[in-house]
Amino acid sequence: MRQLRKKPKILHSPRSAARARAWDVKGMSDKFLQAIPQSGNILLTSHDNPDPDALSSCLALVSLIRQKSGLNPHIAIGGILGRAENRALTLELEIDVYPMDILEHQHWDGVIMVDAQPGAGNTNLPRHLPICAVIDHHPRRLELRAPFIDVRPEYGASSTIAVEYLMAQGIKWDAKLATALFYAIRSETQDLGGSLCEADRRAHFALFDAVDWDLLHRITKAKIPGDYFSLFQRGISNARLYGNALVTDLAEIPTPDAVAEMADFLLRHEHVTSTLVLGHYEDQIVFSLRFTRTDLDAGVVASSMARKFGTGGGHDHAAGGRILLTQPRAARADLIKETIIGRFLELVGMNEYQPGQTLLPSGSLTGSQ
Ligand SMILES: [Mn+2]
Repeated sequence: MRQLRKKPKILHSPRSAARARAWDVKGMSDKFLQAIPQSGNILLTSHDNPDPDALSSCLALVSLIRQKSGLNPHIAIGGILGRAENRALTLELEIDVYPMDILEHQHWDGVIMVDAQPGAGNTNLPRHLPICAVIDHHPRRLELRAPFIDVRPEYGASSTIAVEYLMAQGIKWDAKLATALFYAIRSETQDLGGSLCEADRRAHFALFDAVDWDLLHRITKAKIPGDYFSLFQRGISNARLYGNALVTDLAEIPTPDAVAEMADFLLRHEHVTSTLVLGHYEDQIVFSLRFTRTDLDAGVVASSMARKFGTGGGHDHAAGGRILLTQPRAARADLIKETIIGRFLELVGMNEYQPGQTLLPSGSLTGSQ
């Protein structure tokens, strides 16, 4: 049995205080349009390994800028598109997403960051980019500076802010854009059941009549590759239960967002209120946290877990982090992983724990029980 020295700190959610705030949507969207250069090359970008909220909010703002300013902005995002649903979304909507490294030597007159903030751990922006606007729903970073900032942490999705801008500026969405935004809000708020506010519900219903349901079905029920199932098998067979906390290590993963998908899936366990899923992607350890408990903020926990090694952060219910395994750290990857897991268990209150129970009875995966 391992005894941790310190008592776990209680990390309260910064959102626990009600923060109902009425936003002047028309005023904000006017200021946003004014903050964008009126000519030249405009780039929209988001966090690495984009999710539907990142992609759809970029897409909505492209449409807004095109129609209001006559410019034709590009979207460039780092990392890769992992989840089958996200690939289906970009293919079905024919979204041109450029990889960041191709565009970093291009001249940009204005860069808009959506669903992320410059300097956050889930981004890797070249330094010289001229950021003109930041639109996001993650907690505002203290050091955030930009000519235009619209950060609303109480919102469930950045796509909701984008929908409000479109409505305030009288821009009509077509079926594809409506479907993308609808899917983004649903997936980001766990079908309107996770963290969200009234604005998310309003945006969701504003889009409803324009949704292409066949298209939505093709995205949400996208075919998945065969190795996805072995990943699930590994996630389940490596899973350990520590009270209400569940931890699993996926080892090598084909795409970094595999940890998020597994963390979502395992959180469905009837006795589990927090999940931690780790994996190795190229030269990084990545991890994902999911909470149904509301007394702790997953973003704060993720950032404490990654301290000194890498970066972590996110929302109150969902967060993640990554640690670059540069030399000499690469040789200590297992030790670092163990430390991260130890910190997690301490922070979620498992300050004294057994090695952890397996999720499945031994032998059940081979049918030999
Ligand atoms: Mn988001």
